[in-house]
Amino acid sequence: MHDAETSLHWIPACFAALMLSTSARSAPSGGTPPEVSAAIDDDVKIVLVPGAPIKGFDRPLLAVNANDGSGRLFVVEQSGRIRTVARGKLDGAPFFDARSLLGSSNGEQGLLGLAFHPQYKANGRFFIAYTDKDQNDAVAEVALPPGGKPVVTVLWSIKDPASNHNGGHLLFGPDGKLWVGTGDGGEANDPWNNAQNDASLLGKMLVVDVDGPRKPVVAFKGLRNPWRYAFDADNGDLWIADVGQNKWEEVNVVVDAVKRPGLNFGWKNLEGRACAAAPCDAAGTVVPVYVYSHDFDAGGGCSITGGVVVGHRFFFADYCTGQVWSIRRSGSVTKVMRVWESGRRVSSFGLDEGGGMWLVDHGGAIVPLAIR
Ligand SMILES: [Ca+2]
Repeated sequence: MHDAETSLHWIPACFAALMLSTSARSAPSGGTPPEVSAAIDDDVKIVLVPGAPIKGFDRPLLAVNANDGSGRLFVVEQSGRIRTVARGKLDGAPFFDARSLLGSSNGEQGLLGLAFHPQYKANGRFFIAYTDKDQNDAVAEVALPPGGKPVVTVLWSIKDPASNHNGGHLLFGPDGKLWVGTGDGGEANDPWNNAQNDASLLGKMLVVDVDGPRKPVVAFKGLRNPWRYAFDADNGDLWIADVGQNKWEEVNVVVDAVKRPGLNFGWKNLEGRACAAAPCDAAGTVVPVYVYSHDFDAGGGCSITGGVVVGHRFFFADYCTGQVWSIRRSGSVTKVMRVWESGRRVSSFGLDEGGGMWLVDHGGAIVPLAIR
């Protein structure tokens, strides 16, 4: 799966990893003043209080609801099945089985994303992201006719040169379109320069009209491996957690994102706010509002995991340390705080139909979280 350098002995089956050779670094030579400034400590304190976990999943990567009135939470297993939880109980029969579509589901590959059509209750349509038998990054639509068998239509499959950095988060935006984050293709330091290449669909945020041409259109570039992002439904802010290489993990916020096509998040030239590859001019790129390092002694981590927005707060975590933070925009500044030491291998967060927050533990559980 990963090239040898990406293996870290303290991260079992590290689908997140990223590490690699260090290179000389220096500060970016320039920069556009960010629309939203870097995070300062939050002055409104909260904590997360976990409830009883629900166990029995095979490497879960996501939990979402269908907004269909059923109260179900749909949990994506990396190995390819979608399981449902209702009234605190894991259902026996899977909701959908994508295993026949997948190649490997080891490392960072497998079933990665799920989003329900905004009118799912009426039309039975949902979308999945996965790595296929040729290692490509695929998105498929699934139609579930009442009482019938699911009909799978592959919408596209992006040729992917390496097993890591496969993006795969799917999310309907306030524009009613499907937002699809892709990884840079993989290996380390984006050797093909995909993220900055306008002709490549890798290292991008794609936007797709699933009720129209169903063709991906590039909205943003310069992403490395956006591992979960979320809209603030109230104001249209888009929060993106982008996994770093070997030094910096980053959080970005785009104010009213549907109106901001063409943004560049800087990878592979910038990792966080640091120079990663020449030219390192940050002019014209989105500067992260929050970064944390890979220095564990300084409270750092290894790989960022986003994220859901609750009460204007974007919650994110580190995969290796289990630390959970909240970050929020307050006018032109952002405010951050650490809210929980979960002790879990956090692969994602999710929201149930009632707006309740869940943490997804790659080790096999989902955990309900209350905000106090
Ligand atoms: Ca890849």
